[in-house]
Amino acid sequence: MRFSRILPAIGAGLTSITAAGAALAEDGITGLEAVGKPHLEGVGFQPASSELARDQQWLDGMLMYICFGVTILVMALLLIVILRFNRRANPTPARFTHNTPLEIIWTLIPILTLVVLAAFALPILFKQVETPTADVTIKVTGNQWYWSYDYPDLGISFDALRVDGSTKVASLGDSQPMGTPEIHDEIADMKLKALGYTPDEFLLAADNAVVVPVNKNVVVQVTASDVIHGWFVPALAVQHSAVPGRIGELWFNVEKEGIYFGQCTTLCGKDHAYMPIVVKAVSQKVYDDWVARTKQAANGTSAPVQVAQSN
Ligand SMILES: [Cu+2]
Repeated sequence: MRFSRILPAIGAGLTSITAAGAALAEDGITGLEAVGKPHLEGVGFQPASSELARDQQWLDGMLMYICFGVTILVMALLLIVILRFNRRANPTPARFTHNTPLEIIWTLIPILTLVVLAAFALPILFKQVETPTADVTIKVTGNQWYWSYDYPDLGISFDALRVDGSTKVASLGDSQPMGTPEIHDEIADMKLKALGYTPDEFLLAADNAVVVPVNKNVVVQVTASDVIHGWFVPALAVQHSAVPGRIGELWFNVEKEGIYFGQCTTLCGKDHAYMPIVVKAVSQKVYDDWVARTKQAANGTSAPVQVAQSN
């Protein structure tokens, strides 16, 4: 799909601030810690930053103990059979075929295990799929290969594209050098920096972030315009397939201010790896400011950044 779109140039006030030399994200929100982010050689989950994420990570840990127990039990039984009932240790095998108490035990134990698992897993699953009343509603549309966001109640809508050397960054002006997409070079680093990201956030950073207030129920409706995509933010433990013609729903309530990165999780074509998701969780005041600013930025575009991109 060909995509070409010009967003309005950055506001005069913002320009004067950036001209003074400060690295300023286009949405004007800075100083946020990158909380939900993969780390080099990292193991395990990203920090759980919502109730759902904490529940899921706790469940995962609990299940690991049960898996460990089952594995040990099965290995021990196998070992006993191998050692005690091989041909040398047990030359004349018994000929019986049934043992009622044993059969009852090996039917009941797995059933009880499953009941215990369900007792813990189902409430967490239900909490996840029962959407609470929304404080903020956001519609996400997956496109080849970028995300579009709408805040239907606020009349805000914008696209979010990956940040690389080919990204137009309004605060860098029209004369900015243009690098090659997908290649991590100095031009890409310069543009990441201009948008408030670090070099290691290449391919995680998007030019526009989803801005949400902390401690509020955010309901996200997920759909797609062309092929199936997947909207996934690991630290918030939310993922939903974005299917053309259908609306999926997920919700989260971020507990900590910060930046949460995510990526498309359904193979959607050649640039599947290049459609990052950035959620910025901020205080209610910063959120209200952002909403006011973004509404003012005209044409319902978010960060008043200029984008000219063709794929
Ligand atoms: Cu995708």
